[in-house]
Amino acid sequence: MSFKAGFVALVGRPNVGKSTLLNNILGTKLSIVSPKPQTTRMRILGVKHLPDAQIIFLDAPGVQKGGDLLSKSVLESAVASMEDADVIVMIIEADKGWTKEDKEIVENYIKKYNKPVILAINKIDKIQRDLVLPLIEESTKIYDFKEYVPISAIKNINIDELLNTIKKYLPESPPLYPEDMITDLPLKLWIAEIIREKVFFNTKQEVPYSVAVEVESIKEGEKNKNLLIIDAVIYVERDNHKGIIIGKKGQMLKKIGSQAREELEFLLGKKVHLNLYVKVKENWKEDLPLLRSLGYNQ
Ligand code: GDP
Ligand code: MG
Ligand code: K
Repeated sequence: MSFKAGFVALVGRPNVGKSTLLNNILGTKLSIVSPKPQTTRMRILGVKHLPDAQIIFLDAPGVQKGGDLLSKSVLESAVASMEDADVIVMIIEADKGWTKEDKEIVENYIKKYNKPVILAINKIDKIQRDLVLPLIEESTKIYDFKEYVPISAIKNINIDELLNTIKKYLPESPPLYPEDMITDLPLKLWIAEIIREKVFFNTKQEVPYSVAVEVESIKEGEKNKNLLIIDAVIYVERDNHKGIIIGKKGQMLKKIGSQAREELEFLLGKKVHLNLYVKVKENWKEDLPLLRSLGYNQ
């Protein structure tokens, strides 16, 4: 039996479930998941190792246009992941059907690449079974997708079927990455993403979008090798956001910090001391050196 390996871009508007799907497939928390759109800001590589194939996923940030440098670099990385891909998996939401934004993605991106495109219809746990077929029929009129796979990323329905379908379109190739590698995301960025996720879950309106997290240092405990001491800065755009993140008597920052610490301890299998600082940096979204160190722009 021959081995296959190749790159897959996950494409879809914000909130269709790209990160949830990737985490489910890889069996680890990699890309941050939250109920708000635009949580994913960078391109994340995840490698799925199968006995007869290696599938390398590019979690493209939700395709969305915007004026600032951050929005531009997010869009660029989404386009780059489609250019690098052997197969594109476009995701839509079963319960929402084809939205205007979904159709724009087909028009502006999908049609530009002469690549096999698989349509994954996610969140089928939210709709009645007999509504799936009509949705597939409608989809055939929108684009000539190679395959249509109804899934639920959250309930783990049909995920193996999706992997097998992707495999069909990958080139024959030896493995491209070592077997123990799941991501090329540097540890500092990965930790920053987990902290940012906790900010997202605990804040409202424009505050979560005003936030960037930079991990400044990760040190091992001097006496205890099983301890990690992590210093991180939460950047916000405005003074009043700083107040919200710190909260009354520091309660909010404490909550964010302990949620992040618990998760980091679980994922890293080590004890963690997490020191969080909040700083105001009005135009961090236009600060190229800072964006680079946050991993948003290569
Ligand atoms: P992304 O912006 O495309 O990466 O979307 P996320 O993975 O962050 O998911 C957005 C929201 O949809 C989160 O609240 C997820 O829990 C939810 N979600 C994702 N997949 C499913 C699914 O299969 N079923 C249901 N009911 N919810 C889902
Ligand atoms: Mg995402
Ligand atoms: K999201």
